[in-house]
Amino acid sequence: MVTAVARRLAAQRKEIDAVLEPFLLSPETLREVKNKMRTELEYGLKRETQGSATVKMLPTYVCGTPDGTEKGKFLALDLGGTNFRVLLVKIRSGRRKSVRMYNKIFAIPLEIMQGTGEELFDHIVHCIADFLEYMGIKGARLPLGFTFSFPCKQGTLVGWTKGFKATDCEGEDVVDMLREAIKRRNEFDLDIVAVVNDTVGTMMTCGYEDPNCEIGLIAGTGSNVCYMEDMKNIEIVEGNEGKMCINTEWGGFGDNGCIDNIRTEYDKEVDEGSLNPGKQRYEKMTSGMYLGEIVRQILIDLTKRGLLFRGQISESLRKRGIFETKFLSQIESDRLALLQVRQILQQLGLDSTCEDSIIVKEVCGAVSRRAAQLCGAGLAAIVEKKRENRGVEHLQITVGVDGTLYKLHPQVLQETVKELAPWCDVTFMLSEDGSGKGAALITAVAKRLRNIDKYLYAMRLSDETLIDIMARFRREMKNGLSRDFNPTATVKMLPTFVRSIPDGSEKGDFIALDLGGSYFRILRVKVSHEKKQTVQMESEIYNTPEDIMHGSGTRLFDHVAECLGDFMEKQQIKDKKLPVGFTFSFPCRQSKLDEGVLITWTKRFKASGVEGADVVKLLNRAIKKRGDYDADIMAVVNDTVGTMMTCGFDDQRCEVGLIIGTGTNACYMEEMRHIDLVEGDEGRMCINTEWGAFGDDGSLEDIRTEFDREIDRGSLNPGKQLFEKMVSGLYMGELVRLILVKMAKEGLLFEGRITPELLTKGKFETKHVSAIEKSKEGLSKAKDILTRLGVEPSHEDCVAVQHVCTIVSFRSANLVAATLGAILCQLRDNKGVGRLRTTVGVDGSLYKMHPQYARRLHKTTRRLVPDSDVRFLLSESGSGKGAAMVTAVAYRVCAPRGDQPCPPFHAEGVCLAAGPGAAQKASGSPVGCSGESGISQCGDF
Ligand code: 0WK
Ligand code: 0WK
Ligand code: BGC
Ligand code: BGC
Repeated sequence: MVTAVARRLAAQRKEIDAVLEPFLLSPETLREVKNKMRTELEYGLKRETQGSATVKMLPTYVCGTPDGTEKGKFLALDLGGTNFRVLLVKIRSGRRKSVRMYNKIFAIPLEIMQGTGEELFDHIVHCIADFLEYMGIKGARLPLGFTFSFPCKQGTLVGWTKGFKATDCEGEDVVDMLREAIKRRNEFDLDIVAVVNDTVGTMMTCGYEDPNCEIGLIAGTGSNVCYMEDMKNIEIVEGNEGKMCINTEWGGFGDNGCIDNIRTEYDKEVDEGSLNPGKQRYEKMTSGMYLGEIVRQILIDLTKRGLLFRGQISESLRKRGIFETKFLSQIESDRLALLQVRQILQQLGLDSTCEDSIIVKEVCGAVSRRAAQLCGAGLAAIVEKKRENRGVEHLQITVGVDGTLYKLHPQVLQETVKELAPWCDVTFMLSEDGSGKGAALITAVAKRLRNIDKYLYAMRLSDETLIDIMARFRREMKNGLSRDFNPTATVKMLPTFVRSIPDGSEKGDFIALDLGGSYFRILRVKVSHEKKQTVQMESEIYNTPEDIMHGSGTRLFDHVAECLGDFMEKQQIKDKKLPVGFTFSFPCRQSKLDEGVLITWTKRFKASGVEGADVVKLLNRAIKKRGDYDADIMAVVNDTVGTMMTCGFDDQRCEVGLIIGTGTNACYMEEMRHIDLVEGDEGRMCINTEWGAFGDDGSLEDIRTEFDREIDRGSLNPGKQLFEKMVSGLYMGELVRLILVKMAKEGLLFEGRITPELLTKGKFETKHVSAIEKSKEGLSKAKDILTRLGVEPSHEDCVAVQHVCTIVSFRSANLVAATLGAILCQLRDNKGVGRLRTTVGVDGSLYKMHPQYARRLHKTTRRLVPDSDVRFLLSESGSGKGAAMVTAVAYRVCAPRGDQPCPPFHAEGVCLAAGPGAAQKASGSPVGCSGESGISQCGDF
C-alpha cells in the first residue's frame, strides 16, 4: 500500500518536474539569452537594421542625468503602470536642493483602457482637473512632464502594450492627443514640455541621488529598461558627441522567434490569449501582467493531468487574471506558511489540499524565478555594453529600479546579473518616488533648453528651407553669369581666367603670396619634374597688424612688399625675378589673369584707396618703390581658386574650391557658354562666386535673425556680405556671444549675471565654439571659457551654451551645404548627367578646426543633392600651392619651347581648351600660345 502511494507520489513528482523543468534555466541558457539580447540591442542601434529590429532602441533625446541645478514647479502624469498618478513636483536647487511631491492616484477602468483614445485622454484630463482642483492650482499654467509607459518614437505611440488597447492612438502623437483633450475640456491649460518612458523617469529619479545611475529598469506590470548610450553608437540620431538615453523596449525581444527555444507551451498560451498576440514575447515571460497567467495555465494543465485540485478545474481557475502579481509573490514567499497559501487560494475560489498548496507554491516560484533570471540575463547584456562603451576592465554602475514585481523578487535578478556580468559591480537602487519625479526633472531640463530653442528656433533650418535657399542661390548664380543682370547681382560670379586645373606638366620655381585669411603667408614653391611631378614648398607667416588692415592701401602694399623682401632675403633669391602668384582673398573683377580690381573689402580689411584699384598694380608699385628686388606678378587668384588648384593637383576631379574660414566663398568650373561676361563658348573657366554677398539684396531676410542684424550693424561693412556674416568664422563666436548676452538678460543663463567681459565684442571667439563642441571635454571647456568671462557658470549653463554653439554652427554648415548644393546641381546639369561625381577642395580654419563642422556639411550636402557622389578633399597645403600652379600654367603656356622663361606675361586669359582656335578667341591675338601644346588633357574631364 505504502509503496503504491510512494510510487504514485514519485510518478506525480516526476510529472510535475517535467512540467516545470523548462522553467529551470541553466547558466548556459541564460548566457545564450544574454548574448541574443546583445545582438538585438546592436540591431536596434544600427540604421540599416533598426527598422526590423524587435528591440526597438528608441532615442529619448534625454542627453544627461540630473545635476542638481534643476528647479521649479512642475506637474507630472504617470500612466502605464499599476496606478495612474498625477503629481505636483517642487524642485529646489543649490544649497537647499530638495524635491517635494504631492500626488493622487486615479483608477483607469478597463473599459477606458480598451475604449476609444478620446475617452482615455478625456479621462486623463478629468483626473488632472480633479487634482488641480484638489491642489487649488487650476489657474497655474504649469509645465507638464508626462510619463507614458508605452513604446513611443519621438512622442508618437508605436503600439499599445500591457492592458491598454484604446483605439485611434497607435501612430498618433501623445502630446497632441492630450492637448486636444485639454482643449475639449476647456477648464485649464498646461504647458506639455516632455513625454518620457517610465524607465527613463526611474533612471532620472535615482540619478538625482546617485549620478552613477545610468540605467533605468522597470519590472512591474510590464518590463523594460533604458540606459545612457554613447551618441556615436546611435546611428539614427545626428551627432557623435556625448550620450543619449535609449529606451530599449526590450519587451519585444524574441518577437522574431530568437528565444522560442525557451518559450513553453504555457507562454504560447498566454500570448495567444493576450491583447497583442505575437508581440512583447519577452515581456510576457518576465512581467507582472503575465506571470500570474502563466501560473494559471500550468495549474490548469496539472489539474487536467489530475495532479492538482483533485483534477477539478473550477470556475475560478478558468478565470483569466485571477493570479495577480501580489498573490504570486505572497504564495511563493518563504515567509508564508502553507496554511496561508491555502487561504489565498481559498480567497481565489480554489479549494486546495496541503499538497496542492505546495505544488502551487512551487509553480509560482518556478515562473517568477525564471522571470527574474531572464530579466537578469537581459540586464547583464546592457551592463556589459556599458562596460565596453567605457572601455574599462571593471564597471561600477547603478541601476535605478521600479515596479511591483521587482519589489517582490529583487535577489534572483541581482544574482543572475552578477553571474552573467562578473566584471560589473552593479548597485540596484529602488526608486522610492516613482518616475514622476524623474519626469519633472526632465521637464526642468527640457523647459530650459526649449526656452533656448525659442530664441534659436529661427536658426534651425528645415530641409525644405535649405532646398528653397538652394534654389534662391541658383537664381543668383544665373543673374551673376548673365551680362544683363550681373551689374545688379549680389552674387558677382567673377570670371577668374583660369581655364583648367593642373595637368601634371607644370614646373618651375615660384613665389606665392597668400593674403586675406587668418594669416599672411609667403611661399616659395618649386615644381619639378623628375620621374614624377613633385612640389616643394617653404613658407613664412607674416603678421598684418590691424592698423595696416585699416590704414591706407599704400601702407598695406608697402607692408606686403616689405614682407616679400624679407622672405626673398631669407631665401637668398633677391637677385632672382621669380614669377609670383598672388592669392588675394577678396572679391576682384578680372579681365585677365594678372589683373585684379578690388570690388570691395571684406572680413577684417578696410584699407583706403584700394577698392576699385588693380591690386597687381598696387603691389608692383610698392615693389618698385623699394627697388631692392624685382618680382613678376603673373597671376592674382582668389583663395577659393587657389584651393581648387591645390586639390586639383592631387585629384583631377576637383572642380570646386570652397573656403569656410575667416570668410566664406566658393568657386567652380563653369561652361564658357554660360559666362556672358567673357567671350567664347568653348571649354570652361573657373568662376569665383563671391557667395559671401548672397542676401545683400534682402533675399535672405526671412531667415536672418535679430542677432544676424546686430552682427551686421557692428561690422566694418554693414549691409554687405550678409551670407558670410551668418556662416563664417569671423562672426560665429560673436553671434554666440550676442545670443548669450540676450539669454542672460532674460535670466535664462548665468542666473541673469552679465559681466563686462561678456558684454565685450569679440570676447567669445569662434575657436571657443569649436572647443565647446568637442565631444568629451566640450562641457569642461565651456566652464573654463565662461569662467574666464566671469559669469560663474553652472553645469546647466554649460549645457545650454554648448546647445547654442551647436545650433549656430549647425546653421552655418547647413547654409553652406545649400549654396554648395546649388553649385553641384549646376555642374550636374552642365554635364547633362543623371549622377554627378566630383571633388570639392576645401580649406579654412572653421572647416578644419571645428570638431563637427565637416561631418555636418558633408551629410547635409549629400541629403540636399542625393544624386551626386561628392568627395570633400581638405587642402593640406593652403592655396599658395594652387596660386603657384595657376602661375605655372600661365608660365607654361607662354614659355617658348625649351626652358627659357618668356618675357613678362600679360596674357588675356589662359585658354587650354581643345583646338588652336580657342587660344585665338580668348585673347583675340595670338600671344605666345601655340594652341597645340598638350591641350587634350584639359577641358571638362
Ligand atoms: C512606478 C513608476 C511608474 C511605472 C511603475 C511600473 O512611477 O512610472 O510605470 O512603477 O511598475 P508597475 O506599477 O507596473 O508595477
Ligand atoms: C588657407 C589658404 C588661404 C585661405 C585660408 C582661409 O591658404 O588662402 O584664405 O585658408 O581660411 P582662414 O585662414 O580664413 O580660416
Ligand atoms: C512598455 C514600456 C514600459 C514597460 C514598463 C512595457 O509594456 O512597452 O514602454 O516601459 O512596459 O512599464
Ligand atoms: C572674400 C572672398 C574669399 C572668402 C574666403 C570673403 O570675405 O570676399 O574673396 O574667398 O572671404 O576667404
